[in-house]
Amino acid sequence: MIEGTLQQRVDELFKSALSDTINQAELEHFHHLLQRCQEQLHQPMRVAIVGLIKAGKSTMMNALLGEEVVATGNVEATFNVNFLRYGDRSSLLVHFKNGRSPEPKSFAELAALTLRPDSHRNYLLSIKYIEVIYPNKILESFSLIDTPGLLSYYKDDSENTLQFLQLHGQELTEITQSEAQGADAVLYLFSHSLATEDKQTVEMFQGPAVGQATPINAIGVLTKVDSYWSDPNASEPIDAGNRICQRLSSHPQIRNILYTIYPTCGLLAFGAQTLTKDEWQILTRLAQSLPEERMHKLIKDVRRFCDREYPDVPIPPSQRQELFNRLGQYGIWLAYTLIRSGVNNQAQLTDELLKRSGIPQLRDLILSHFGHRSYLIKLGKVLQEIKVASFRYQQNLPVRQQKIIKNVAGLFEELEAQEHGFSELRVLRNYYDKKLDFDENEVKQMLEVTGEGGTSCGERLGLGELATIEQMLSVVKARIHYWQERASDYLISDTTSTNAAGVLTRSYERIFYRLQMAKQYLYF
Ligand SMILES: Nc1nc2c(ncn2[C@@H]2O[C@H](COP(=O)(O)OP(=O)(O)OP(=O)(O)O)[C@@H](O)[C@H]2O)c(=O)[nH]1
Ligand SMILES: [Mg+2]
Repeated sequence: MIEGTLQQRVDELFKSALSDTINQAELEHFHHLLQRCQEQLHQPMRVAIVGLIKAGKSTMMNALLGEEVVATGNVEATFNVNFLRYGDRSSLLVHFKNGRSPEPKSFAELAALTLRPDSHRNYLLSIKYIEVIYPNKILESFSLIDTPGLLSYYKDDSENTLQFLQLHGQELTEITQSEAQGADAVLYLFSHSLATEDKQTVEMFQGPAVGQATPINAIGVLTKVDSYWSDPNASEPIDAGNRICQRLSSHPQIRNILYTIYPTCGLLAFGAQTLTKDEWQILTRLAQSLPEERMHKLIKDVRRFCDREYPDVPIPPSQRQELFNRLGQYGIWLAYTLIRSGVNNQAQLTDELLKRSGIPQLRDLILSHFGHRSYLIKLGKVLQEIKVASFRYQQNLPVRQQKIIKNVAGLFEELEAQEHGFSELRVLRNYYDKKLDFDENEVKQMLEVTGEGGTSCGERLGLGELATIEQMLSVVKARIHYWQERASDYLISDTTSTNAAGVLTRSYERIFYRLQMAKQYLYF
């Protein structure tokens, strides 16, 4: 495996760098940094969820996990960074800003530590981040970081919240920015009402908040798309969301920093996955007792649906209000129509609602775009960190130690220059910057061979995992031939595209070499 051999080379490099820097007081910090970097490479990728206050970040986090782990709210805001990582048993570890040793807490205390009550504010302010260890399958693939909202004032903010933001908003924004920069990949969440001008959203993406986002490591997520629903005859809200996303993606300022923008209904996905039996029964009773026209009239007006008693509606207002909080207007309407059109059990309803929320597609996108390249993305981040640190630590050191750091940094730089995966990432970057003149089929092959659909030879060739060696050899030979010609197409194509074609030829040659080795191993 390409990744496997790269990992082995990287591990070897760390081993020698760590032994060169061990037991030397002057190099202690650099040694620890190397240790931390090496550990990081063996951890799942860290994906941060970032966005303005109340963009729906915590709800999205729970929707991705399929259960309620972090607290959400209309008034209270996420106060501290929550770093969720996989563990067999749920627990918390509170990390402090002043270097005080981390404090274990029970999982039940998370909400109190996350939200923004007045009572223990000083304690909350002393927290750097909360490590949440939790047994959820998705955390085996990547760790998720829920961040406080970037500074903005929300129309429903209480006086208390506004005061808080004046005092601490800037600090929270800075924490979130540094968290986004520390993560391997970032989801940028934002909402955009149908009345919002695109210009406003585009401007938001120009601020320092987006830091070092590139289409390789950042995806935009349009949230609360269910709020576009109004009329049963209009198109599905996710289609309206898609149109907005496409429009926004066509702005060069956005194209340069985000891989894509994806529409989602986080609340609906979360509600669907955590639907209770009581809620299923309430929805069924509504579907059985109210004709469509009546139900639509009722749900169209939130106050009417949540507050008033009606003789023909068998569910009391308090329960309707709770249902509204859990699924939103569109979610309730969708569940109602699904049940009326034949969905007759709770599991099926969950499935159907989830499908229309955009969340399973977002999960897949995260896995294919970030997941299959996760080692390379993490390595890129780590190499950058080592480069910056080696420059900083070299200052004011005796010549001998300076030399050791220079030597270690040099070896890591050499690795970066030689590693073919980084050349592939540069090709992708050029593609996202619209610098390549590849046609549709060439783009498809480029995405495949660089690992968008998986990193096995078959997947890189677009043949899936089950292809035989002979099938793969035949395809790879044709591809090498094609891309070699493409790389020497100087008359028609520009240098960036021909160079990219050269990199892709090399990608196919490497697959060819691996297949030859596999064949020899099988037959001799
Ligand atoms: N209609 C609708 N409401 C949503 C959706 N996602 C979140 N909300 C609501 O928006 C409010 C804020 O949601 P949170 O998930 O707490 O937002 P957040 O970005 O984490 O907020 P902060 O941590 O305060 O910055 C809550 O009342 C949610 O119920 C959605 O997809 N649709
Ligand atoms: Mg939050």
